[in-house]
Amino acid sequence: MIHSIFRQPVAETWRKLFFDGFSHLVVNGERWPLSLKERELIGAVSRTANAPAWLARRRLMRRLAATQAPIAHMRDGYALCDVSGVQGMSEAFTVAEAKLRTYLRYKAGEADVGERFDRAAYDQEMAKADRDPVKHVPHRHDLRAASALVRPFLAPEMYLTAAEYLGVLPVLASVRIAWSPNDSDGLRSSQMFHLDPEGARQVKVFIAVRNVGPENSPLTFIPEHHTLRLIESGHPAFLGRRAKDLKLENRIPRSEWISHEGPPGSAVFIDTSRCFHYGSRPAPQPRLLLYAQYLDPFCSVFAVARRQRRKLAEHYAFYETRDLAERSILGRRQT
Ligand SMILES: O=C(O)CCC(=O)C(=O)O
Ligand SMILES: [Fe+2]
Repeated sequence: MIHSIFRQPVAETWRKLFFDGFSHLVVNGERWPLSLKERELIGAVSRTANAPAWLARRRLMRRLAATQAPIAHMRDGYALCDVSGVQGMSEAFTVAEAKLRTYLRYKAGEADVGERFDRAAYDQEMAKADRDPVKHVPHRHDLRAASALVRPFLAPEMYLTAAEYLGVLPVLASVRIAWSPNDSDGLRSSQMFHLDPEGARQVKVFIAVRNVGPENSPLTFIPEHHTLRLIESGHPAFLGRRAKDLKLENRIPRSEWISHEGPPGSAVFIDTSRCFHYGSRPAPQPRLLLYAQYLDPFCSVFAVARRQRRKLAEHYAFYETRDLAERSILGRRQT
């Protein structure tokens, strides 16, 4: 399908590939999904076209990795580990709990939610995921809280785990307090097995702030080699936007499915572009996680796009960086 890209005006193609991400293209008003292979090809083109910046960024990663170790090694698209000892993690947990309290009071219409903020901005932050199974708990009105949430994801052992897997120092694309009420009817969007659209590879990290067990509808996933085998089979059940449990179960027994469960601090680093996953289904108990997304700036929605990198830098402008690595990861530098 890659040939259809070239039938579009060049500017439009460029925008689609490098600014909006490339999980799909819109050709003559129709949505064309890009296969993982096509996304890999685009990543390779992007890295080649940006070789000097890409190599400089790799060199920086190697320099950082020479003195510090990742907290885990991703194999088969994921790593389960305990991150409770990471510097700043317990402060981030405290912030997550405090902001969740505010959020729940606000949603319940309480007059005094315990803090003051600009309601319009709060509503806007909340609205981003209001209809999704995983809610964004607003925190950006409180810069101290927002900084405390970013900090543990800038700990070398955290970003190096993603860097080792991606082969380049990533950018921190998002950090969230992820609240799943698990009270929906039926299954929609991320409650069904799916692959995320950003690039051919990415790393998301999910961290339990409170205990996660089967009653909290944990993130559940299929390791990479199984997922790739399903896709490569070419069966239409696995090429659409969502896949049914039953279709997967027929090919991959449930004993091979992995759930992210455990006490506070239990984490999973996972490539959600290459491992089928779902979570936050209707369940007896809600779920509270910290979540962050690391992206390869040369093989993702960010690609070569200076505009996107600047947007990222602006998004985290409140954060006081301490070194070159942090500035690179927050998009303040190309390399
Ligand atoms: O609710 C979940 O655990 C799934 C979330 C998800 O699909 C994602 O963050 O990409
Ligand atoms: Fe997802």
